[in-house]
Amino acid sequence: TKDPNSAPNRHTAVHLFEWKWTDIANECERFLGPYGFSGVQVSPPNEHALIDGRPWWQRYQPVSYKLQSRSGSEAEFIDMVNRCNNAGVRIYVDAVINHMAAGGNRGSAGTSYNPGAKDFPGVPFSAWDFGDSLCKTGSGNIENYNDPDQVRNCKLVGLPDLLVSKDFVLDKIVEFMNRLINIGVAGFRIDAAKHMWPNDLNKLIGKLNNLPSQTFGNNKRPFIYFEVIDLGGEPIKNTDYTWMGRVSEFRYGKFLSEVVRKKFGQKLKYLNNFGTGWGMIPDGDAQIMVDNHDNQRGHGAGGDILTFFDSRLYKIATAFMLAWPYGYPVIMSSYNFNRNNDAQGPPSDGNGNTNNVIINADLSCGGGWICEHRWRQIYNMARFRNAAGFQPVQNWWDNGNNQIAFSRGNKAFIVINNDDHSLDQWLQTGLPQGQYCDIMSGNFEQGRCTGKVITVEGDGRTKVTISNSEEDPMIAIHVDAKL
Ligand code: ARE
Ligand code: CA
Repeated sequence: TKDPNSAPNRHTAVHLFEWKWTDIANECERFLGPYGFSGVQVSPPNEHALIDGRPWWQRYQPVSYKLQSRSGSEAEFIDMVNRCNNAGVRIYVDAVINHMAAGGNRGSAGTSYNPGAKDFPGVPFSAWDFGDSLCKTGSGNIENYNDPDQVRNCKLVGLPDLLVSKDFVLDKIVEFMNRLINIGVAGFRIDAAKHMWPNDLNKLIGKLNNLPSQTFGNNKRPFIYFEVIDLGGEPIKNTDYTWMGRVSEFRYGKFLSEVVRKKFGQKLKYLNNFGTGWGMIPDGDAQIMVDNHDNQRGHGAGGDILTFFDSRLYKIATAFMLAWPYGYPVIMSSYNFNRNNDAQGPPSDGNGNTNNVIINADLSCGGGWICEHRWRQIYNMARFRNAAGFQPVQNWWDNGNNQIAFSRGNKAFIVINNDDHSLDQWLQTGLPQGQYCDIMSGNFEQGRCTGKVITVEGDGRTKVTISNSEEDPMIAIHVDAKL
């Protein structure tokens, strides 16, 4: 389904990239649940290759479907899913099902395998389960993205390509995904979906179980979002997949980053029809993000994508994304890395054991964990999105350039100044008269505001002043943070 299966009034998920299950379970209880987040995309939970240097991308090289990975054991995974569901937070699994490992010979669950001979006894898959004979390129790799046959049937960067059309292969994948569903997982990111035939994926989805009714209610289907990078210019389109689930709309983060960076003459005022007005897929078909684990380090779509390295602009882009009613947002939660080493794995003890996430008194993270989702300007916008609910955009205002404002019905209102001069303006907020806490500059805690207080007059207007030199040149208010 395209429905994220969220608990009521939760609209923002977070990708806890490379986090351990024990940490995610704690995070659901101590932060994500209370702060109104809807779900967590977790790193691939199944057995993966162990590659020298322990790069993050070893987890995209499956060895078997045993639930033992760098993030933890099967027991820890089950405990995490239960505790997160109890906290009202859903778990979405990154499902790597297009291929198996190209490197290594012993997996994270201790299974021996031989990638050259395509022997993966932990499943078991053997040479017969891979599609080499279907691939017509000289190298056996995908050489040309303009040829859909090779994109589907050849090896993606040398990774042995599974014959998903074969019953035995499909059934092993279905068995794996149904085990996760029975544990209580609410959905899947389908990794490398561009490299699998839509009809095979449709068959697979048809064989998935309903979600456990005691947690989700009767007849609920798993949420599916496909990773299909479509920036235009290739014959394979994201719309080849939207009939079966959502698709990650990679143009969203690319275009939004370009606008906030003011590249190619872009301006914030052009965002007034962001979404289908910009040629993107329909709202309900899209899963969106500013950046993801690939393009934040130059893999995948790449480009001018904003990341935590450009924190000021990143917060502006994220604030717009969470204020704007389009798509299902997944916030990237990163660990720090050396930009000259795009393979660098998560903070670890040097023996491949991932460190615990450190939580500081001010809610931020330490120990190399960036935790964008714990930045005040970001977690408060997740609450803004919940307060805005399904209200439409109203009261759009712009200065013809990079100063914009809009409300979400009569529930929430945001102003952004990305110009090189200050904003000084009476604006219509759409909100009821009263005093509101600006959730960019502070928090609304126990009925008090630690940031700026914004007064909305009886006619719904307020006087807004935002200097362009502010760290966060934005004001955001909503009815759940009214004084
Ligand atoms: C690693 C090494 C390779 C080596 C390979 C096999 O880096 O040098 O050949 O292992 O030994 C991730 C990493 C890869 C890594 C892989 C396996 O990014 O570097 O390879 O794990 O360990 C295409 C796909 C898209 C894919 C991106 C990265 O269409 O599906 O490439 N994204 C997903 C994940 C990745 C993951 C994989 C898939 C594989 O999000 O994290 O790879 O499971 C245009 C096209 C895009 C294309 C893009 C880049 O934009 O339109 O379709 O994306 O170029 O080629
Ligand atoms: Ca394939």
